Amino acid sequence: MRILFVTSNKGKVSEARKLLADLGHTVEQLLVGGLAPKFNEPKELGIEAVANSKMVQALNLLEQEGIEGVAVMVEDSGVFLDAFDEWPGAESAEVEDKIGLEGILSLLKEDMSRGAEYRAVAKISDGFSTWSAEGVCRGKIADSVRGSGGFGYDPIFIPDEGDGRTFGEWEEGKFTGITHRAKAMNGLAELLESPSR
Ligand code: ITT
Repeated sequence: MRILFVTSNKGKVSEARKLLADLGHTVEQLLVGGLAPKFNEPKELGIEAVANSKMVQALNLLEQEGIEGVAVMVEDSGVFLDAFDEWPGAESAEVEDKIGLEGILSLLKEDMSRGAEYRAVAKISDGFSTWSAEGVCRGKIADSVRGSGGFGYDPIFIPDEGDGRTFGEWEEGKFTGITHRAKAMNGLAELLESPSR
């Protein structure tokens, strides 16, 4: 299946591409006039609502642009720190821009939980039906920024299913099926293949 991925984040595109290529799908970033379209994201409502909103806007855009015969995929994700209530969640990118990874580390005092999880909601539509899947990757926040691989919070996120390194230290890339995005996209791929779809 040819999938247009609606995102401005190249890290997400390369992860989705590697993951879905193995399942026989091609993934391209949706670009209009060479640019990733900017959509309104109701971040205060959480990642599921943001993903729904991106899908509605993306389908409208494809119709306007006369793009047909492709599947469209959206994804919204974020990191959720156990020490705070559902935060930064859908606001992860903005919080990182504002205070940086060092700023996040300085918020976590010694007696606070370092548990955290990445969550992703991914949706795919063929223009008639939409399928949705979620993925969670549990881990903990490191004591310091380590490694420069990946993107976003990866240099401070140590996945529970890993070997103690932050995702930023995974030089070989973090595409082993343990990420929230991989789990959500594998979920989508299963739904697409299910005979009842
Ligand atoms: P699009 O909305 O255009 O897809 P974005 O980067 O703004 O791109 P989100 O709104 O979904 O994406 O924000 C996700 C943020 O959550 C991302 O920018 C990171 O700060 C964090 N995040 C999500 N998944 C991550 C991952 O796999 N590794 C590191 N940080 C991640």
